[in-house]
Amino acid sequence: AAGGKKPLITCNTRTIIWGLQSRAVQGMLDFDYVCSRQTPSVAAMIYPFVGDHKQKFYWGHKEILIPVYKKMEDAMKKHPDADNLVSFASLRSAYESTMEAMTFPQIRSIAIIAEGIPENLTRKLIRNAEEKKISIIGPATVGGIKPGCFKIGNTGGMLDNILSSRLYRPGSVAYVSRSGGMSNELNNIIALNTNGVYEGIAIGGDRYPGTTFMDHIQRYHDDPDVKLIVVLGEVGGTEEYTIIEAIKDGRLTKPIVAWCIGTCARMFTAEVQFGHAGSCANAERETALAKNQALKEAGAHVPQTFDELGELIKQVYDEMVAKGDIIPKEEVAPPTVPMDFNWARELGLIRKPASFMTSICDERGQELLYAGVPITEVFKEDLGIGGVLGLLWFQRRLPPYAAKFIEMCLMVTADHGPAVSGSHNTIVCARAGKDLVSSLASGLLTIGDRFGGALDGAAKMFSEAYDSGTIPMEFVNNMRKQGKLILGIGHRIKSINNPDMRVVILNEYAKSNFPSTPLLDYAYEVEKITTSKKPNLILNVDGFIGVAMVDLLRNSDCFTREEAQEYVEMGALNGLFVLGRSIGFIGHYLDQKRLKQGLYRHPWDDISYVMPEEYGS
Ligand code: Q5B
Repeated sequence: AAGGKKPLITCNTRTIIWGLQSRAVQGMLDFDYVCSRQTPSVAAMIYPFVGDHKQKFYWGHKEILIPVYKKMEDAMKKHPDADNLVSFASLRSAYESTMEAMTFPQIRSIAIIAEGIPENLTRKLIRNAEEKKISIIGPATVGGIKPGCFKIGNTGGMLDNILSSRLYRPGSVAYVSRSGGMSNELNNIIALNTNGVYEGIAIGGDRYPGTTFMDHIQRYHDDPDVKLIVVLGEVGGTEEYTIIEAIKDGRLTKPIVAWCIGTCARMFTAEVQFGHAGSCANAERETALAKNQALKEAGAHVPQTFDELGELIKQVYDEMVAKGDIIPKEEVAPPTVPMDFNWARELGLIRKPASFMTSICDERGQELLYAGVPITEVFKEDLGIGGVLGLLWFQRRLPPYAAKFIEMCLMVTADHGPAVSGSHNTIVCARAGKDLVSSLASGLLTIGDRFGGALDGAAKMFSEAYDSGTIPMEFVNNMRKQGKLILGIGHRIKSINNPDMRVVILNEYAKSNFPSTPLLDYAYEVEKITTSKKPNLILNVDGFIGVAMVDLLRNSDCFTREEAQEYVEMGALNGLFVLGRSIGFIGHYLDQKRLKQGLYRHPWDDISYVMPEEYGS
């Protein structure tokens, strides 16, 4: 296995990635770039859950596209130069997808990252791989790395780690370990104490690894560029004894520094299952202590403790340099890979003015926040629609009476029949076959000074008059002199004799719950004057809500006077009608669809056709 004596991975190895692992792929491409590879090591990706498409990645400063295929067959056919597969398939799909990959003769090696594949399936995979002379790295591994050439998936960590461990160019030390995490530790130890890593493979922590320690050590032994071999074994299994035998019978002659982790197991009274599935000693010879002792007796360099591993590697390496067995090469600086923007920001290296600002809602954390209040609290405290509106529109918790008043406004404005401008538009639009959003928007677009959008205007007019000490009669006269309609006054069908119960309900509530209602009282004085002229010139629903909301904003102790004014200037109050009436417009849209109403055409007899005189008959 392990590709026989041929190198498992080379500087020309191209891979196909199973799974949409964009971060891992970008990491591999950054590694390629820093190694000065001419072609990206990732040829394609396979993802059976979406159709064929391309994904964008960085190649140094440039952007490149990597194809993603739905079918493995297509990926293999289009990329015959890819001889490796890195499988990020889950433990459920890894078996099938690996079996499928092994049907393609171009594949020579497969890295399986998934943990937890059932052992019987792993054994079938291994048997199949052996028959087809395919090397499997894993399962349950981060993979491996060949500095200057190729890195499997996330091996070696992020770019700063690759650079600090000088993995962008080969050294003379090759290692094999079980653990992916510990292989990163080895990258660091070897970089600190020698001229660096030549190749490193983590065979994975399962009881049945696809390739064994010895498979890789044999390759390293056969490769003249590998001068020193490091083995990081662990408690459990008997893998290390094959190395011991090979040292003893002279098959392995290169210096080997070895350590088996898990020596602390002796401190426990019973056998301990460590993190990996295979890391449990079932017999005395499977303990880390016994293996370390046997390795030492066979002639491997074995430190006293793991802490001394680096020193021992350095000692052996220095001796080899002194003897001329290793000739360190001059260091050449790697090309600079631009740092990923998000990573640079996470490290606090850069700052950028945001294009967007928001102060009402934050969805980034574990829990959605409305103006800083977690959504669970919104429900725990039963804040209701009024409370949520208070948070999202006014950035604060409103007192319960205010939240209730807002909810009442939404309820009374929810609809006023099919005849009003907005509903009419919604209905005509729905009957023209348009969708919900278009029909709703069509209705909403009618809201303005005349229909449903007089709340802020009324709030402004009445409060300016009141604040300037203008008496109601003077206010009405001034408006008439200026030829202006008083916003919030007048209704097409409601009048002093046919009162608008919506206004009556809201007024009763405001009078009994608001701290004070000076502007409302003023508006009713104005109404007395206008209705004395014409009975329909009542304080209408827009006017009432506009004026009452000013009283609420000004007297609830929740807003400063300036804030209260600002919300009126911004047009916040019209929002109440817009929001409330959206309920009704949606209702009308659904109603028309339900009633299967056809295209509306206005009857001719309801249109007065008045042509310009010179064209008349
Ligand atoms: N006059 C609402 O007009 C209406 C006067 C006025 C002084 C006034 C009109 C108006 C201001 C805007 C306003 C919101 C167009 C209304 C709403 C939601 C709704 C709708 C629904 C729903 C009604 C007759 C005489 C004239 C006018 C004088 C009229 N309004 N004087 N200030 N505000 N109001 N909009 O009945 O001497 O004869 O020439 O624009 O607040 O939209 O249900 O329908 O829930 O859907 O057609 O409730 O008042 O009266 O225009 O024929 O005028 O009254 O100057 O005097 P009308 P007009 P003169 S609530």
